[in-house]
Amino acid sequence: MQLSPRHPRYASLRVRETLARAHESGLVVLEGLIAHGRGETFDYFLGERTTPSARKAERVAAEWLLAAEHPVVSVNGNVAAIAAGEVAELARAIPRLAVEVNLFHRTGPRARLVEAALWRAGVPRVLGVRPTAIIPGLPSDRARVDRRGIFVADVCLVPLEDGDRAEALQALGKRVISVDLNPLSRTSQVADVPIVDEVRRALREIVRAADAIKQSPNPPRLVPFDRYRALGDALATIDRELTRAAVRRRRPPRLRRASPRRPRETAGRSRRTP
Ligand code: PTJ
Repeated sequence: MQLSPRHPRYASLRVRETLARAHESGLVVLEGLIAHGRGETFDYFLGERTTPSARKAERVAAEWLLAAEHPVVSVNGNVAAIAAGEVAELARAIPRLAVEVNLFHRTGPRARLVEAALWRAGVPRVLGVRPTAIIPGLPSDRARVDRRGIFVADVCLVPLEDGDRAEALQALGKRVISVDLNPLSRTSQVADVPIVDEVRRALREIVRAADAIKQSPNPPRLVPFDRYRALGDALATIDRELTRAAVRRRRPPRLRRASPRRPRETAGRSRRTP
């Protein structure tokens, strides 16, 4: 399809096109397209921008990843399709970060497609293509991990994750940072640091924050984070955005003054357009 850069939704259409192509190649599953649609809806509700509260969570995420002994980012089909470049930048900014393929709908060829997308983007070492360990108590293929990556990680960054695995990781004593546009998803609800933001914006902001923290004289720490407040902020933003949109719609349209004014034929008729 030919997309015009002048289209008002050009950026969003390009991402959809990228995902559709990635689905054709086998990188993204059909369920990934559904997940993207859900994410887009929440992004609309959040105003399609990083909120101040999400930025705060992203700064804390940067600090946690820098402070961790074994930080890891988990990469699935959707993330590889739309944010491989951002993952590569993150691996540059967080020197100890392991990058691991982890798929809900796992097949060998899909794991290799994710690996290839990350290599192309500049990630030098990709774990998880041939899993070597199992996370106990998790029925899905997400349990299959790398002994050198998620298995030993102390801080896990899990964009577009499912709630079951976030909980299973926490049960092993790991700290979980999620990226999910839906503040009501189970993943957002259980994560230690729920980042309610679009994955590419979130990763870019974490990179910016990590670069700034590395310049500062204070060493990074596992600073406390109020996740309930972060989730409440996201819901309040959605509430505000929807209320504002509803008020805009209720306001009567501005009437252009016709000159000369003619007397109205029907007295008391509403000015509102049908
Ligand atoms: O590649 P696989 O096999 O590992 O499968 C990946 C998907 C995404 C299909 C799988 O993880 C899945 O089914 O995820 P869910 O349970 O649908 O959750 C995805 C969450 O990500 C939803 O809550 C969406 O709102 C959110 N989301 C979708 N796109 C984005 C997003 N959040 C941030 N940025 C996005 N671009």
